[in-house]
Amino acid sequence: QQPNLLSKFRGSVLGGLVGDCCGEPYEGQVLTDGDKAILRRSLNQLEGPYFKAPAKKYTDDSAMTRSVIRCLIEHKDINTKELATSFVKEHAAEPNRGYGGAVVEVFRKLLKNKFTDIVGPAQEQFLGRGSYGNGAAMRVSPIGLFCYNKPEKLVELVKKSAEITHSHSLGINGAVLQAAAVNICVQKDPKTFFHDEFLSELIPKMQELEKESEVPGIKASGPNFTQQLKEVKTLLDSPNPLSEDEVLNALGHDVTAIYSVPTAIFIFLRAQGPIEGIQSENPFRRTLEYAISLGGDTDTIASMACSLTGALHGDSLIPENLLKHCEAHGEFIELANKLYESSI
Ligand code: F2R
Ligand code: MG
Ligand code: MG
Ligand code: MG
Repeated sequence: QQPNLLSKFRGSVLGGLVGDCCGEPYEGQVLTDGDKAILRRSLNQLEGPYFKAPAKKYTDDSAMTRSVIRCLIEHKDINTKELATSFVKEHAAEPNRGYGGAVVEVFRKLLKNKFTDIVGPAQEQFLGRGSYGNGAAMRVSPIGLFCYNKPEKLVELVKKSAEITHSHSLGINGAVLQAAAVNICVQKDPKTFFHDEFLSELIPKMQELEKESEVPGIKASGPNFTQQLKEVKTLLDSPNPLSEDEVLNALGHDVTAIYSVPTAIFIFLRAQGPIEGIQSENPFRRTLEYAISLGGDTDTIASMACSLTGALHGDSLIPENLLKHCEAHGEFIELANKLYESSI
């Protein structure tokens, strides 16, 4: 039976939370085989019979995602002033959630200008180049859900949500990519899901978007998302077993959008089938364990990848006891339900 739409909304929102909470302890690390064995044991324990333990903490990823969901529920739109205010309030209340190194400067300036200029502070980042971090992408999955019936609204809403903190085209387009990927997952039946079909919908969308953000007369240098998605396809179609180095050399795993959003999409797609070394029949568990085991920006990459698997399969694949170990899971269930009721 196809998961229903509410289950897909919950799967994506809760998948994002679980990825963030379980990935957080490993952020910035390279995992050895020993670390991976510890990770597996720890996930098995969290999935197994419930035991009382301190909650696994969420980070900036979920704090900012919650602001986006609340904004969509309240305004049925991205109200940039309200969203900027919510980001700043969240950060002021809990500054130690692991925010990006530079984004806190945006919050400081927004507070100083009393929210009279919402996009100016982001445009001043990095000597006027803007941030190409993955912070706009890590919080954007709910927009992919919200627009399930109106995909033509997606780019506009994502751009409004991104530009509060990220003005670099890679930071913004990375957010569009993550939201568009979620949006496709919501439409798909997991039983007839093929990575080829998924990528052949996603790649032309990114091609069109990246053409629009090109500066006329200047040939863009450096990587773009269209190229990275083609790398994803090449890796998935490879007839040989894939080594971790091959994956990381091609796609990366750092805090920039270009070297993390395509990685999350690759992990999601690869985890739809068996992965060597990961002994689980459950695609959600495979997504989570594989994302963290690749190291680097583990909270963010696991959050984005699990939010895709959740949007495809619904919440029934998320182990109940694992979810119970994540901070604020009850609040996120409520938010997913309300987002479903308010979506367009
Ligand atoms: N920041 C982290 N993790 C590192 C430390 C956390 C640790 N637990 C601790 O607190 O000790 N994680 C979070 O940040 C990422 C999202 O970042 P966001 O919101 O995009 O922030 P920012 O500051 O704009 O960008 C992040 C870094 O990217 C580099 N960068 C971005 N644009 C650049 C540019 N134009 N030129 C040069 N460098 C650029 C900078 O190093 C930024 O600091 C997520 O991982 C989230 O979990
Ligand atoms: Mg984080
Ligand atoms: Mg950010
Ligand atoms: Mg992170």
